[in-house]
Amino acid sequence: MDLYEGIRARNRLAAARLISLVENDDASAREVMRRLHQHTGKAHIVGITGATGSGKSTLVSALTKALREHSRTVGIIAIDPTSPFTGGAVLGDRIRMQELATDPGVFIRSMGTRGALGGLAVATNDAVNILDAFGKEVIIVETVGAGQVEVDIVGLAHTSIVVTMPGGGDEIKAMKAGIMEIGDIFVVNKADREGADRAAAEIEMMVEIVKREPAYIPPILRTVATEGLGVDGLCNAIFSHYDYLQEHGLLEEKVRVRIMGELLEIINHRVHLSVTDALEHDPEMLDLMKKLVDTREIDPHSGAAMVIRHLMKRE
Ligand SMILES: Nc1nc2c(ncn2[C@@H]2O[C@H](COP(=O)(O)OP(=O)(O)OP(=O)(O)O)[C@@H](O)[C@H]2O)c(=O)[nH]1
Ligand SMILES: [Mg+2]
Repeated sequence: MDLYEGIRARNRLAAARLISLVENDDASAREVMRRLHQHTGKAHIVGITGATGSGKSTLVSALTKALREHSRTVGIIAIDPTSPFTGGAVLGDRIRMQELATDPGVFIRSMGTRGALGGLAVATNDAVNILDAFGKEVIIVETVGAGQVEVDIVGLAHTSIVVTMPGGGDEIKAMKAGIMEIGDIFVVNKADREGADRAAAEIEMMVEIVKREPAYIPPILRTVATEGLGVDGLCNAIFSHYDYLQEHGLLEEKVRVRIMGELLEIINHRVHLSVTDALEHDPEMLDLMKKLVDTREIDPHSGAAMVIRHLMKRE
């Protein structure tokens, strides 16, 4: 099957295959990605991050149902921090999302952090682009916060949603620095539990400290994802944020940041591979390693500079 044609024809198997190829860092995927690029840039990319067990996946399912009611097609990429083989959470997510998976307007893919040979960030960006070229209008990327995975949701999404739950305030505070700055929408899920008011007040305090773009105050919403309560409000907040970005000319900047991020991730990954390869196989580099390790004639800083010069000459 020609994967490019398949994806343009909205063949789900083609999308699934291409995502597997990018996960495996398969060189043949790059040619397809090159051709698909001109068809990307249309989707609204929504990132959902937050405390473990706060109900992100449940919320993604409920949100997807709401988006479908608004006639939007949806792509879901769930980044699972556990191994693709041992992760019980993946199984739970799968069962929960099975209902959605039978809807032709929804495409779901879970990416294991240990599965992606090409670097998870690169594979995730590629998967987003594949679903974008496929024609999905809203692409949701679920990832855990707390720095457990390397994927930086801010660089990836146009709209970033931070999910917490009653009693989860400490975890929010402990999350990667800047989580309050990145949230475009805050959700206190499990609002059926005691302490939702307090959780919302805590977020409000933290949000206030952060200086914002003009005319945008990130909403703090309450949901009960298991019941679908408050989810339509979340859906509307997502649309409103996109309108806000467009009206204030901020979307272009988001797009620029995202592509820049993609570029850097790809460069990092490629440089990493080529340096590792050179240090293990290139005779000149093997000699350099000896001087670093055995005789200690060269220190790591000078060594790194020499490796970079050597690779630049070679490229
Ligand atoms: N009471 C209550 N439970 C909820 C709500 N939303 C989700 N849950 C439950 O919380 C548990 C965790 O939900 P998930 O959706 O797997 O949470 P998650 O944030 O995706 O979890 P990880 O991906 O493992 O970080 C499940 O047992 C859900 O049924 C809610 O609004 N209220
Ligand atoms: Mg989850």
